[in-house]
Amino acid sequence: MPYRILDVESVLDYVRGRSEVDGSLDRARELEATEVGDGNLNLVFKVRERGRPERTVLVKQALPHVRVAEDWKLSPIRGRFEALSLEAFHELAPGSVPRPLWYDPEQYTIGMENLVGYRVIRQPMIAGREIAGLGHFVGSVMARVHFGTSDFGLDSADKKRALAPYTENTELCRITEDLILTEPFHRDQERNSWVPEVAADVARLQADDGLKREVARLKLAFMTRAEALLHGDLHSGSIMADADHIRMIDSEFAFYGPMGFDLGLFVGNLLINAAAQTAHAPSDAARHHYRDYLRGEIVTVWESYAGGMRAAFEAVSSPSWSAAGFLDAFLDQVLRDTCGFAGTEMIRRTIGFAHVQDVDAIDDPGVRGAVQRQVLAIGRRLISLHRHVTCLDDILTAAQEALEF
Ligand code: SR1
Ligand code: MG
Repeated sequence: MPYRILDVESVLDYVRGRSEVDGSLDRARELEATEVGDGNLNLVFKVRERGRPERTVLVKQALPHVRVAEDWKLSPIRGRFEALSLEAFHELAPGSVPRPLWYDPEQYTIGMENLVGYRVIRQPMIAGREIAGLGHFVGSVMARVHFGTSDFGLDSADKKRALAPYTENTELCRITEDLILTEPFHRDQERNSWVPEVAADVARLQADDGLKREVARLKLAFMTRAEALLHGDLHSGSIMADADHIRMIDSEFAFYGPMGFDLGLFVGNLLINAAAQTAHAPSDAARHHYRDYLRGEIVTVWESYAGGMRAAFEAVSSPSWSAAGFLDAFLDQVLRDTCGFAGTEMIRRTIGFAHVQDVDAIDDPGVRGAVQRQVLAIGRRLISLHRHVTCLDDILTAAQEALEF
């Protein structure tokens, strides 16, 4: 059947035609659907049996354009990379993602488990809710996925074969290269936007040639260092949690790149949240408490990641990878990348395309401007520093210089 964009009616017939849903819901019963997509790219339908909301599946369809900008054309083939990476995460870190059910290359849909009772964590975190186990979850899952898809965990030929399909994810890689690693650092880019309160800071940032050189290094690393399968968009809008569990979602930006990119995006978003607590926390004590929590999660994500990599390396037999000091040096490189990419993410979410609610939802323009200036300052510092960090404390100290953190 030719590709057609689904809606809350047509998705019901579509699901009735998919045997993969058996076990999740009964296709013979009355079904209902809601569209719940709140990201920038895709349609997302929850389909359930009427009156039995726990009998449900989730259908995600890639559109031929950016969902939030219809004149920005984009091939729906990106659904394939999300489907492939969903399978990879499911296999390497079971329980870390919704259970995949199907990929349909004609309708560019992915069917998957609907995470009943889960919420995207960005809004709860803006409201100061602690997500128990967040740092450990992200660090340990990414260590498994990165190790298991890298030259450390795979035979040389298998790694090259595993990487090959993702080289086609060109459009979404270019979005990252443009939106995160180019446009915010240069003048006259039409997709950038900022409020007048930070105009002077932006002018200084975009005139900083040293900063631009560091960003160019990070961009080249992103484009050329195919170390492992990345989630590719690991911000707090790509993580869901219920009271007891956490899952990653939305890996359509998946491709092979530098491992520190995923950790950097995650850390950058926690630091944006920490800055925004100036506005959101109900009291000084609550703000201090939540920033302590965030700092702890940054420590834990790194410790869990490094610990996971070290544990996985115990099974490595290659004389190259088990050379004395090699893993330590490699993890140092991942930490440096984490620092640099965290900085670029902080800056792009403030003055590039696709801002975040943590900051944009601050009503008072004076407070919002002050928070944005802090985010920009930390971002610049992390980028400038990234090739020189030797331990996580270097990153935390840089953030602390701008925040009471
Ligand atoms: C046009 S896509 C804009 C942003 O949304 C996604 O979540 C990625 O972060 C991307 O950079
Ligand atoms: Mg997304």
